[in-house]
Amino acid sequence: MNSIEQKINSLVVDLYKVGALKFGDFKMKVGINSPVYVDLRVLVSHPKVLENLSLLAWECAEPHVKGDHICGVPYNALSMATIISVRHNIPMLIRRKEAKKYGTKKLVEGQFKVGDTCVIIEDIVTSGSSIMETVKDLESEGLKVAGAVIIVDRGQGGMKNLAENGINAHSMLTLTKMMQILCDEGFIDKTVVSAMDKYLKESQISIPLTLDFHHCQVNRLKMSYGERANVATSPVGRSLLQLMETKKTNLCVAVDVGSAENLLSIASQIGPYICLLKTHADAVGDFCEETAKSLEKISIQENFMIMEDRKFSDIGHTVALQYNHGPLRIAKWAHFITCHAIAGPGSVSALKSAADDQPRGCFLVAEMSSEGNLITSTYTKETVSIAETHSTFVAGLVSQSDVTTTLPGLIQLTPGVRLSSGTSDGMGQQWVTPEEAVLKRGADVVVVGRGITESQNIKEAAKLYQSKLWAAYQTRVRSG
Ligand code: 5IU
Repeated sequence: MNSIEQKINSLVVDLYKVGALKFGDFKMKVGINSPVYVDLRVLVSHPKVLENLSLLAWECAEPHVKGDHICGVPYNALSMATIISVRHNIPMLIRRKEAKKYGTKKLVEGQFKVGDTCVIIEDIVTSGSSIMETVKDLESEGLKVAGAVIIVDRGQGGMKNLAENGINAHSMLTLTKMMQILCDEGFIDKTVVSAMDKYLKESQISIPLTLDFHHCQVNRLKMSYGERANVATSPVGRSLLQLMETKKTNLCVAVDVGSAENLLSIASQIGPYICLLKTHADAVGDFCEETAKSLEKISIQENFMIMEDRKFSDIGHTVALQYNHGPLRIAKWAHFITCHAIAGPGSVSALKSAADDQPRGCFLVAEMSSEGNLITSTYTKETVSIAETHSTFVAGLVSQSDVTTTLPGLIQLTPGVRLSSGTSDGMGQQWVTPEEAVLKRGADVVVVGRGITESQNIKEAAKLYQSKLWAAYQTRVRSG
């Protein structure tokens, strides 16, 4: 064993001892449970291990990747990049997760010239999408990406995806190698190693070959929901796409009713046919904690997710309070919320923080269905851009048309759909048919409200809309 291998061996044992590797049954983003969870965030509490790990990863990769600067993928790899920068005297760059709307408006902080090269540092690679987001930002500032130094490759296809996107990526460790070292050193049992192998075989993630992050050529409209689940960057967005694929439904019902009893009764009736139930909890006169709990119970039994169509629109500090602390305690029970982008990216970040690491996501309102609404095409474009830069929390967009986005994992939610589409509610709502929504307007999830809730037989109506919407989706994916 050479000295680098020895250092790697003892590093893996140290990682195990400080609790950076957890064993059990962990629900992962890909929807399959993993027997091992790597959490390098704990290393900030163990500076010596953090330092060894950072310097060793650099030592392994340095002969292959050289650059004028280094840049850690925010936030976890920032500490690692800082250690490498200081010890090797390589200037660092910091990529902002969202562009500043004031001052210098830079996406990347630090001094550099157009054409300078930069090496990206990342702690763990699963699909490779976080690195690709960083590449996109660095390149948009005129930097050239010389390569990526990765601490742990989970072995789920991320390295291949990066290579296919032209990234010269080097990882110090794979999960399989870590398990092997711990098994050889007697810390874990062989059964864990084989459970890990099985998990890895079942959970490969591939970013489609044609996906060019700079000029996206992927047409999400031709991809299946399952394929898009693999490239979704929001964990709950991914869960919704997986649910749609397996349950064969793209129907969301807007249950706009005044009483909790009515809400829960409709939820039970439509449950088998929907992927998502949309609420306006502030319109339900007696909505309380019990209502939320009962709704959650039905959603688990019937396998659907919940969206509170709150359309948050205030400044970050306020929306965070409304989301997590208001009387409705929305963050506790709604997987998704809707939000206007009117107040800027700060409110999206604030909502994300207020979600407090619970699996939560948001849909930004890019367009509205109501007649005479004030949204302009520039506003829509800016909204899409905020969605893209916050795509770990923003699961999709509410829109009436196929708004162009470079991320095929984002979901288009389209309200204003009814079979009797020519009718009017006299209050500005404009309805289109299920087929028009899916085939002409690009809807992924279609919201039907009164078309179902006001029908004589709610269950049958939900069934009918589900079958029409699913057939339209199948036609869309198969055609062309
Ligand atoms: N909704 C719209 N249009 C929009 C947005 C939300 O109709 O542009 I943003 C909501 C309002 C209601 C549901 O909860 O979607 C549509 O219900 P009906 O199908 O009953 O109109």
